Amino acid sequence: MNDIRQSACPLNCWDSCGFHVTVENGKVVKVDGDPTHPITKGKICGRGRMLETRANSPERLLYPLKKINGEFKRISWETALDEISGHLKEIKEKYGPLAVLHSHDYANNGLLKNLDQRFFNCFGGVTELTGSLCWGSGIEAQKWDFGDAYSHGPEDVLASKNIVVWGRNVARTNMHFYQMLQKAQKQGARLIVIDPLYNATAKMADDFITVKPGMDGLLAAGIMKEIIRLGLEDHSFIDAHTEGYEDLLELLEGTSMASISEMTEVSIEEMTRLAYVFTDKPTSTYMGLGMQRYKNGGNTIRLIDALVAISGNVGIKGGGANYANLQVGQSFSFDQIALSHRKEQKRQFTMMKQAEEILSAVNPAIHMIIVTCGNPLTQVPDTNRVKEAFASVSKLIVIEQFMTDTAMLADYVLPAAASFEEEDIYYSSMYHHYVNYGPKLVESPGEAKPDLWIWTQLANRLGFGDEFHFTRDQWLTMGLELLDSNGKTLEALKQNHWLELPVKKIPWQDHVFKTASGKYEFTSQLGKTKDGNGRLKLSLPEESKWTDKKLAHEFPFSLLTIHPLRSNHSQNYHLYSKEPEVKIEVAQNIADDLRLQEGDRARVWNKRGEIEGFISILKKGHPNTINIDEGIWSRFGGSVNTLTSSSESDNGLGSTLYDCLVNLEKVL
Ligand SMILES: Nc1nc2c(c(=O)[nH]1)N[C@H]1C(S)=C(S)[C@@H](COP(=O)(O)OP(=O)(O)OC[C@H]3O[C@@H](n4cnc5c(=O)[nH]c(N)nc54)[C@H](O)[C@@H]3O)O[C@H]1N2
Ligand SMILES: Nc1nc2c(c(=O)[nH]1)N[C@H]1C(S)=C(S)[C@@H](COP(=O)(O)OP(=O)(O)OC[C@H]3O[C@@H](n4cnc5c(=O)[nH]c(N)nc54)[C@H](O)[C@@H]3O)O[C@H]1N2
Ligand code: SF4
Ligand SMILES: [Mo]
Repeated sequence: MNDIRQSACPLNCWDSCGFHVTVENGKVVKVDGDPTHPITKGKICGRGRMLETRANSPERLLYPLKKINGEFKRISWETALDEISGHLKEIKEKYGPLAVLHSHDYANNGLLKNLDQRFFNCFGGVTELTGSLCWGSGIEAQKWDFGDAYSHGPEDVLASKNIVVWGRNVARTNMHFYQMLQKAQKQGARLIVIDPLYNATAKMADDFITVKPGMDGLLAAGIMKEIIRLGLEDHSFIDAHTEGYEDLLELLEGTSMASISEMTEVSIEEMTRLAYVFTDKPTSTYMGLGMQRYKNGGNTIRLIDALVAISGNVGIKGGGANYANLQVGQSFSFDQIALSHRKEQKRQFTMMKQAEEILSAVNPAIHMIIVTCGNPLTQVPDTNRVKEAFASVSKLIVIEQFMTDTAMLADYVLPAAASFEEEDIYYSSMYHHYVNYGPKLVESPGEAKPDLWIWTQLANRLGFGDEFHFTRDQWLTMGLELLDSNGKTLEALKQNHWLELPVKKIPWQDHVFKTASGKYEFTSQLGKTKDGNGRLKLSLPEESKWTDKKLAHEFPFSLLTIHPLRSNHSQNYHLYSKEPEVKIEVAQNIADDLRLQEGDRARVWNKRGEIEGFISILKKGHPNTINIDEGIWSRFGGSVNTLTSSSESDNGLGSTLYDCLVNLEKVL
């Protein structure tokens, strides 16, 4: 029988789409968009459609596996759970709970995926990861400036006169915002794109500004200098609602337009043009995550925030420094789920430096790693070091749907349920403010089990099973407790399949900020407690000719490793009908200088590692820039992260994945 059911996309993505899923004879046969969803309106991307291929793939992991003499052997769940809980007990007794590391990312946006934290907290508190490879620098930056990271509601962009898309690959990563941009443009808004790559969003822009990677903070400073020179700053906002403006002025006075232009590789005329764009209000700014994956990532976002502030675009309809929308996540009751007070001990490694930290940890050393919802061997920077670290522990447990690079290294692999095989609710704190309901539609193949089942079984064996004896309804109700008072109940969500969360659609409209002063802080009091003075800085990437001449001489090209079109990170490469290859996209000047042709084979390397692939030429890519899409598995020639650096960004919470110099040569 053919049955079309409403559901939702679980992937870590801006859009958090509503789905129509066709189920036939107990199998998912098609994934489509739910036309009733208020934001995603029946349109979904290829990654969403491919969830059907993922669910039904013959490569799915079906049984618990244990590595014996270098080979995986099938074992029963009973044995796997008894042995793993036995190891957990023994390690805790001998070395304490911190000898276990929980390595994870956010592959699945389900609320109940956070129950892993409950498990580890009840266990006594393991070594946890903090910071984020994804958006960490920018989130922290906006906390310093505004007190939190909030975006305008999706419809608000239609009120903008000008829209600046700054380092966000909208056409590829955020398709429903792309449609909003098209609509806004049709209504007369001007679209400006600032990016080192001439991407599909740049193609539709009225104005495209190409910038040297990592130099956006300086570019924002140049635009601010021009605004001030022209006397276009918004004094009514600055005087009444901000702190530290004098410090900003002093910073800007300390540098010249000529040097900003030289370093950003953006002309002064373009900066003047942008000064008029920002002050021709309302102008909205939509920042992406690419440009904060640099050493100076926090300051970059802070300088762009400052530009939005001095031009009077904060808290107004059609304006905003839109980056992420933490209001969405803040609608749920995480602590009810995570029970963080149950932690007896605490130790944190940053996500970026997890490999180094594993290798150097003492008192206690790391003896076991449990990996969930992540694929660190391809996604965490400095793959060679990650491999060394993950191979160094005596027990590596990976809970996975597929035999990824990380799973290959494991001592135990536990097969996880995939989308549509368990009930959950899905949301994303990146773009819109709707939460979606996803019922269980089909059974898992083989013996694959939901993560929650695995935590419950392990908890039973470790003596805190009582903390896991709840039904899905009870868990979800717990997570929705905060919303309940607003009439946003689980029943309503189940019935309607999506619910609007009670967020402010024009954040900061009341000009009451969540900072210590209650004002917008150019000089941040929170920042002061962390870096000593909390001031804005004109800082630079770690790997550039301005910071390390010798390194830049040896490795003259900037390597970006942006998100792939058809895969969410590493999730789909093995499912393509044509075997994927590493594509090295090079700016035209590199192709000219090295006499490269489309399809040539080349090698890209730096001191951390190397990778080979075929050349594709970016006619309008910023000079000396290379891109290799992230996520590709080692069996197809990856990972690009063999080249990237595990440095942390300036505020300590973000990655520097795109702050990466390389060299390239043709391979004959
Ligand atoms: N198709 C697809 N969509 C996805 C994902 C995916 O894997 N595939 N992943 C999802 C996730 S987890 C995330 S975090 C988001 C990310 O969404 P985005 O932020 O849109 O994507 P990124 O690939 O990180 O890079 C965005 C853009 O930053 C630009 N960029 C890089 N360096 C600089 C710089 O120095 N300055 C400027 N101005 N621009 C720069 C790149 O050229 C690129 O156009 O996408 C989500 N959507
Ligand atoms: N070079 C480079 N590296 C990057 C980035 C970049 O732009 N460039 N982007 C960074 C960003 S923004 C992000 S968000 C990270 C993403 O990093 P990851 O989240 O580690 O990347 P994914 O490839 O999505 O891997 C997730 C794994 O989780 C598994 N999985 C999916 N659902 C479930 C589930 O329900 N349970 C369990 N147990 N497992 C599940 C999938 O099969 C997959 O193998 O990568 C970062 N790494
Ligand atoms: S990956 Fe993103 S755009 Fe694609 S279906 Fe899922 S939520 Fe929608
Ligand atoms: Mo991400």
